[in-house]
Amino acid sequence: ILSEPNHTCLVGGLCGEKKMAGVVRTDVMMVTPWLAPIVWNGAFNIDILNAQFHKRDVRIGLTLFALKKYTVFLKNFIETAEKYFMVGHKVHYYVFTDRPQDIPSLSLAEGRTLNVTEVTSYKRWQDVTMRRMQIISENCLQRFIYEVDYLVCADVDMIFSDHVGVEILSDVFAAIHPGFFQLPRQKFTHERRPESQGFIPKDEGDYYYTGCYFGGTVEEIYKVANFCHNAMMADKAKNIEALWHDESYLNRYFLYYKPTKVLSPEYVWNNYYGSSVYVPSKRFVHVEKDYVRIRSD
Ligand code: UD2
Repeated sequence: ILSEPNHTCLVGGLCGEKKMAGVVRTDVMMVTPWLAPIVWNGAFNIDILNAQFHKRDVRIGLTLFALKKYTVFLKNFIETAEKYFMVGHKVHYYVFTDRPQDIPSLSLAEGRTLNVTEVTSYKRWQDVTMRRMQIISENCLQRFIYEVDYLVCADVDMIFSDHVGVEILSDVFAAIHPGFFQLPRQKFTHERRPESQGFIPKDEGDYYYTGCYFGGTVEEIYKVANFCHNAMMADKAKNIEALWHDESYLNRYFLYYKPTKVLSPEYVWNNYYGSSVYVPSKRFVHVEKDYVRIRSD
Protein backbone atom coordinates (compact mmCIF):
# COMPACT_ATOMS: atom_id res chain seq x y z
CA ILE A 1 0.00 0.00 0.00
CA LEU A 2 1.50 3.30 -1.02
CA SER A 3 0.87 6.69 0.45
CA GLU A 4 1.53 10.27 -0.55
CA PRO A 5 4.90 11.78 0.38
CA ASN A 6 4.87 13.06 3.97
CA HIS A 7 2.20 10.60 4.96
CA THR A 8 2.61 7.38 6.86
CA CYS A 9 2.71 4.16 4.91
CA LEU A 10 0.22 1.61 6.14
CA VAL A 11 2.78 -1.07 5.49
CA GLY A 12 6.48 -0.90 6.32
CA GLY A 13 6.42 1.94 8.86
CA LEU A 14 7.52 5.37 7.65
CA CYS A 15 7.83 6.93 4.25
CA GLY A 16 8.05 10.40 2.79
CA GLU A 17 10.54 13.10 3.67
CA LYS A 18 9.06 13.92 7.03
CA LYS A 19 8.58 11.47 9.85
CA MET A 20 4.90 11.55 10.68
CA ALA A 21 4.37 8.69 13.04
CA GLY A 22 5.95 6.09 15.16
CA VAL A 23 8.69 3.57 15.13
CA VAL A 24 7.48 0.00 15.39
CA ARG A 25 9.53 -1.93 17.90
CA THR A 26 9.59 -5.66 17.53
CA ASP A 27 11.26 -6.45 20.88
CA VAL A 28 8.36 -5.28 23.06
CA MET A 29 4.56 -5.41 22.94
CA MET A 30 3.16 -2.20 21.50
CA VAL A 31 -0.51 -3.01 21.77
CA THR A 32 -2.51 -5.02 24.29
CA PRO A 33 -4.64 -8.02 23.25
CA TRP A 34 -7.69 -5.71 23.61
CA LEU A 35 -6.10 -3.23 21.20
CA ALA A 36 -5.07 -0.52 23.65
CA PRO A 37 -1.77 1.16 22.74
CA ILE A 38 1.22 0.50 24.99
CA VAL A 39 3.10 3.80 25.05
CA TRP A 40 6.83 3.61 24.25
CA ASN A 41 9.30 6.25 23.18
CA GLY A 42 9.10 6.98 19.47
CA ALA A 43 5.70 5.40 18.96
CA PHE A 44 3.95 8.75 18.69
CA ASN A 45 4.44 12.19 17.20
CA ILE A 46 4.11 14.66 20.05
CA ASP A 47 3.52 17.63 17.73
CA ILE A 48 0.42 16.00 16.27
CA LEU A 49 -0.83 15.03 19.72
CA ASN A 50 -0.16 18.47 21.22
CA ALA A 51 -2.08 20.12 18.39
CA GLN A 52 -5.03 17.79 18.99
CA PHE A 53 -5.13 18.43 22.74
CA HIS A 54 -4.56 22.18 22.35
CA LYS A 55 -7.57 22.32 20.05
CA ARG A 56 -9.63 20.97 22.95
CA ASP A 57 -7.92 23.38 25.41
CA VAL A 58 -7.54 20.41 27.69
CA ARG A 59 -7.14 20.83 31.47
CA ILE A 60 -5.14 18.25 33.38
CA GLY A 61 -5.36 17.70 37.14
CA LEU A 62 -2.50 16.00 38.99
CA THR A 63 -3.40 14.61 42.42
CA LEU A 64 -0.60 14.37 44.95
CA PHE A 65 -0.69 13.18 48.53
CA ALA A 66 2.00 14.44 50.87
CA LEU A 67 1.10 13.41 54.39
CA LYS A 68 3.35 13.38 57.40
CA LYS A 69 7.02 13.32 56.41
CA TYR A 70 6.23 12.85 52.72
CA THR A 71 5.95 16.63 52.37
CA VAL A 72 9.74 16.60 51.82
CA PHE A 73 9.21 15.08 48.36
CA LEU A 74 6.94 17.79 47.06
CA LYS A 75 9.51 20.41 46.03
CA ASN A 76 11.48 18.14 43.70
CA PHE A 77 8.31 16.59 42.35
CA ILE A 78 6.78 19.92 41.36
CA GLU A 79 10.03 21.45 40.13
CA THR A 80 10.68 18.51 37.81
CA ALA A 81 7.01 18.41 36.77
CA GLU A 82 7.30 22.05 35.73
CA LYS A 83 10.16 21.05 33.47
CA TYR A 84 8.77 17.86 31.96
CA PHE A 85 5.09 17.22 32.74
CA MET A 86 2.49 18.40 30.21
CA VAL A 87 4.58 21.42 29.25
CA GLY A 88 2.48 24.03 27.44
CA HIS A 89 -0.83 22.64 28.72
CA LYS A 90 -3.14 23.73 31.55
CA VAL A 91 -2.15 21.87 34.71
CA HIS A 92 -3.76 21.98 38.15
CA TYR A 93 -1.76 20.39 40.95
CA TYR A 94 -4.07 19.17 43.72
CA VAL A 95 -1.98 18.63 46.85
CA PHE A 96 -3.58 16.84 49.80
CA THR A 97 -1.72 17.08 53.09
CA ASP A 98 -2.10 17.08 56.85
CA ARG A 99 0.74 19.65 57.09
CA PRO A 100 -0.22 22.63 54.95
CA GLN A 101 2.37 24.76 56.74
CA ASP A 102 5.12 22.51 55.32
CA ILE A 103 4.13 22.99 51.69
CA PRO A 104 6.84 25.10 50.06
CA SER A 105 5.90 28.00 47.83
CA LEU A 106 6.89 27.16 44.29
CA SER A 107 6.88 29.21 41.14
CA LEU A 108 4.76 27.77 38.37
CA ALA A 109 4.63 28.48 34.67
CA GLU A 110 1.68 30.35 33.18
CA GLY A 111 -1.48 28.27 32.98
CA ARG A 112 -0.46 26.11 35.92
CA THR A 113 -1.90 26.34 39.43
CA LEU A 114 -1.38 24.58 42.75
CA ASN A 115 -4.08 24.05 45.32
CA VAL A 116 -3.51 22.70 48.82
CA THR A 117 -6.27 20.83 50.66
CA GLU A 118 -5.94 19.79 54.28
CA VAL A 119 -6.89 16.19 55.02
CA THR A 120 -6.70 14.07 58.14
CA SER A 121 -3.94 11.54 58.37
CA TYR A 122 -3.90 7.92 59.49
CA LYS A 123 -1.53 6.21 61.87
CA ARG A 124 -0.64 3.32 59.52
CA TRP A 125 1.10 4.13 56.23
CA GLN A 126 -1.07 1.48 54.57
CA ASP A 127 -4.17 3.48 55.51
CA VAL A 128 -2.57 6.69 54.23
CA THR A 129 -1.97 5.16 50.81
CA MET A 130 -5.34 3.36 50.61
CA ARG A 131 -7.42 6.34 51.73
CA ARG A 132 -6.17 8.27 48.75
CA MET A 133 -8.85 6.44 46.76
CA GLN A 134 -11.60 7.76 49.01
CA ILE A 135 -10.33 11.33 48.76
CA ILE A 136 -9.91 11.10 44.99
CA SER A 137 -13.41 9.70 44.47
CA GLU A 138 -15.04 12.33 46.72
CA ASN A 139 -13.15 15.15 45.01
CA CYS A 140 -14.10 13.85 41.57
CA LEU A 141 -17.73 14.61 42.40
CA GLN A 142 -17.13 17.78 44.41
CA ARG A 143 -14.65 19.66 42.27
CA PHE A 144 -12.50 17.80 39.72
CA ILE A 145 -15.44 17.31 37.40
CA TYR A 146 -15.93 21.10 37.25
CA GLU A 147 -12.26 22.05 37.01
CA VAL A 148 -10.38 19.55 34.82
CA ASP A 149 -10.88 17.13 31.95
CA TYR A 150 -8.29 14.51 32.86
CA LEU A 151 -6.76 13.40 36.14
CA VAL A 152 -3.33 11.94 36.67
CA CYS A 153 -2.88 10.32 40.11
CA ALA A 154 0.70 9.84 41.23
CA ASP A 155 2.81 8.98 44.27
CA VAL A 156 4.73 12.00 45.55
CA ASP A 157 8.10 10.31 46.12
CA MET A 158 8.89 10.54 42.42
CA ILE A 159 10.68 12.88 40.04
CA PHE A 160 10.28 13.54 36.34
CA SER A 161 13.51 13.19 34.37
CA ASP A 162 12.24 13.31 30.80
CA HIS A 163 9.18 14.35 28.79
CA VAL A 164 5.75 13.15 29.94
CA GLY A 165 2.98 14.67 27.86
CA VAL A 166 -0.47 14.22 26.43
CA GLU A 167 0.53 10.91 24.84
CA ILE A 168 -0.40 9.30 28.17
CA LEU A 169 -3.96 10.63 28.18
CA SER A 170 -6.88 8.39 27.39
CA ASP A 171 -10.24 7.45 28.96
CA VAL A 172 -8.37 5.40 31.54
CA PHE A 173 -4.69 4.57 31.60
CA ALA A 174 -2.56 2.35 33.81
CA ALA A 175 1.20 1.92 34.01
CA ILE A 176 3.10 -1.36 34.02
CA HIS A 177 5.10 -1.87 37.22
CA PRO A 178 8.83 -1.79 36.32
CA GLY A 179 9.57 -4.89 38.39
CA PHE A 180 7.16 -7.12 36.48
CA PHE A 181 7.21 -6.27 32.80
CA GLN A 182 9.50 -9.17 31.92
CA LEU A 183 7.82 -11.71 34.18
CA PRO A 184 5.10 -14.26 33.42
CA ARG A 185 1.73 -13.75 35.08
CA GLN A 186 2.38 -16.52 37.65
CA LYS A 187 4.99 -14.21 39.17
CA PHE A 188 2.65 -11.24 39.52
CA THR A 189 2.05 -10.38 43.19
CA HIS A 190 -1.71 -10.11 42.82
CA GLU A 191 -3.97 -10.78 45.78
CA ARG A 192 -4.66 -14.54 45.65
CA ARG A 193 -7.10 -15.02 48.53
CA PRO A 194 -10.59 -15.49 47.05
CA GLU A 195 -12.18 -13.90 50.12
CA SER A 196 -10.50 -10.56 49.34
CA GLN A 197 -12.10 -7.99 47.03
CA GLY A 198 -8.70 -7.69 45.38
CA PHE A 199 -8.66 -11.37 44.35
CA ILE A 200 -7.25 -12.30 40.96
CA PRO A 201 -7.10 -16.01 40.04
CA LYS A 202 -3.64 -17.41 39.22
CA ASP A 203 -4.49 -17.93 35.57
CA GLU A 204 -5.78 -14.38 35.09
CA GLY A 205 -4.22 -10.91 35.10
CA ASP A 206 -2.97 -9.17 31.97
CA TYR A 207 -0.11 -7.12 33.42
CA TYR A 208 1.00 -6.13 36.89
CA TYR A 209 0.11 -2.45 37.13
CA THR A 210 1.74 -0.08 39.59
CA GLY A 211 -0.37 1.63 42.23
CA CYS A 212 1.68 4.78 42.02
CA TYR A 213 0.50 6.12 38.67
CA PHE A 214 -2.81 5.96 36.82
CA GLY A 215 -5.24 8.39 35.27
CA GLY A 216 -7.97 9.16 32.81
CA THR A 217 -11.06 11.31 32.46
CA VAL A 218 -12.63 12.49 35.72
CA GLU A 219 -15.65 10.24 35.06
CA GLU A 220 -13.48 7.14 34.63
CA ILE A 221 -11.20 7.93 37.57
CA TYR A 222 -14.25 8.33 39.78
CA LYS A 223 -15.21 4.74 38.88
CA VAL A 224 -11.67 3.46 39.53
CA ALA A 225 -11.24 5.22 42.88
CA ASN A 226 -14.76 4.46 44.06
CA PHE A 227 -14.32 0.76 43.28
CA CYS A 228 -10.95 0.60 45.08
CA HIS A 229 -12.25 2.43 48.15
CA ASN A 230 -15.38 0.25 48.41
CA ALA A 231 -13.33 -2.91 47.92
CA MET A 232 -10.95 -1.82 50.65
CA MET A 233 -13.85 -1.04 53.02
CA ALA A 234 -15.54 -4.40 52.30
CA ASP A 235 -12.27 -6.19 53.07
CA LYS A 236 -11.76 -4.10 56.19
CA ALA A 237 -15.18 -5.18 57.48
CA LYS A 238 -13.96 -8.77 57.14
CA ASN A 239 -10.58 -7.92 58.68
CA ILE A 240 -8.71 -8.51 55.44
CA GLU A 241 -6.24 -6.20 53.76
CA ALA A 242 -5.13 -6.93 50.20
CA LEU A 243 -1.47 -7.86 49.82
CA TRP A 244 -0.33 -4.61 48.18
CA HIS A 245 -3.14 -2.40 49.43
CA ASP A 246 -4.57 0.08 46.89
CA GLU A 247 -2.31 -1.42 44.22
CA SER A 248 -4.06 -4.82 44.60
CA TYR A 249 -7.55 -3.32 44.31
CA LEU A 250 -6.43 -1.29 41.32
CA ASN A 251 -5.13 -4.42 39.59
CA ARG A 252 -8.41 -6.15 40.26
CA TYR A 253 -10.36 -3.25 38.73
CA PHE A 254 -8.19 -3.18 35.61
CA LEU A 255 -8.59 -6.92 35.09
CA TYR A 256 -12.31 -6.50 34.50
CA TYR A 257 -12.37 -2.91 33.20
CA LYS A 258 -9.34 -2.82 30.93
CA PRO A 259 -7.33 0.38 30.53
CA THR A 260 -7.72 2.12 27.19
CA LYS A 261 -4.01 2.96 27.18
CA VAL A 262 -1.13 1.24 28.95
CA LEU A 263 2.09 3.06 29.84
CA SER A 264 5.34 1.18 29.38
CA PRO A 265 7.83 1.17 32.29
CA GLU A 266 9.47 4.26 30.76
CA TYR A 267 6.68 6.11 32.50
CA VAL A 268 7.37 4.67 35.98
CA TRP A 269 10.87 3.48 36.64
CA ASN A 270 12.60 2.43 39.86
CA ASN A 271 16.41 2.45 39.90
CA TYR A 272 16.21 -0.45 42.31
CA TYR A 273 15.81 -2.54 39.14
CA GLY A 274 19.00 -1.09 37.62
CA SER A 275 18.61 -0.25 33.96
CA SER A 276 17.05 -2.18 31.12
CA VAL A 277 17.85 -2.32 27.41
CA TYR A 278 14.11 -2.33 26.82
CA VAL A 279 13.62 0.98 28.62
CA PRO A 280 15.96 3.58 27.10
CA SER A 281 14.03 6.60 28.47
CA LYS A 282 13.27 6.83 32.15
CA ARG A 283 10.71 9.59 32.38
CA PHE A 284 9.26 9.33 35.86
CA VAL A 285 11.41 7.74 38.52
CA HIS A 286 11.00 6.71 42.17
CA VAL A 287 13.16 8.62 44.65
CA GLU A 288 15.17 6.33 46.89
CA LYS A 289 13.86 6.51 50.45
CA ASP A 290 14.52 5.11 53.89
CA TYR A 291 11.17 3.38 54.41
CA VAL A 292 11.40 3.10 58.20
CA ARG A 293 12.48 6.69 58.77
CA ILE A 294 10.08 8.34 56.32
CA ARG A 295 7.09 6.34 57.56
CA SER A 296 7.79 6.94 61.26
CA ASP A 297 5.77 9.62 63.10
C1 UD2 B 1 4.07 0.83 48.63
C2 UD2 B 1 4.15 -0.62 48.27
C3 UD2 B 1 3.44 -0.77 46.92
C4 UD2 B 1 1.99 -0.22 46.98
C5 UD2 B 1 2.06 1.25 47.39
C6 UD2 B 1 0.66 1.84 47.47
C7 UD2 B 1 6.30 -1.29 49.35
C8 UD2 B 1 7.70 -1.76 49.09
N1 UD2 B 1 5.54 -1.04 48.23
O1 UD2 B 1 4.83 1.51 47.66
O2 UD2 B 1 3.44 -2.08 46.47
O3 UD2 B 1 1.21 -0.93 47.89
O4 UD2 B 1 2.73 1.33 48.65
O5 UD2 B 1 0.46 2.61 46.31
O6 UD2 B 1 5.90 -1.16 50.46
N2 UD2 B 1 2.01 8.66 51.55
C9 UD2 B 1 2.11 9.81 52.31
N3 UD2 B 1 2.52 9.73 53.61
C10 UD2 B 1 2.82 8.55 54.20
C11 UD2 B 1 2.72 7.37 53.42
C12 UD2 B 1 2.32 7.46 52.10
O7 UD2 B 1 1.85 10.91 51.83
O8 UD2 B 1 3.19 8.55 55.39
C13 UD2 B 1 1.53 8.77 50.15
C14 UD2 B 1 2.58 9.40 49.24
O9 UD2 B 1 1.96 10.06 48.19
C15 UD2 B 1 3.32 8.17 48.73
C16 UD2 B 1 2.16 7.20 48.54
O10 UD2 B 1 1.26 7.47 49.63
O11 UD2 B 1 4.03 8.47 47.54
C17 UD2 B 1 2.52 5.72 48.54
O12 UD2 B 1 3.28 5.39 49.70
P1 UD2 B 1 4.78 4.90 49.58
O13 UD2 B 1 5.53 5.81 48.70
O14 UD2 B 1 5.35 4.68 50.93
O15 UD2 B 1 4.56 3.54 48.85
P2 UD2 B 1 5.66 2.74 48.05
O16 UD2 B 1 6.06 3.46 46.83
O17 UD2 B 1 6.75 2.29 48.94
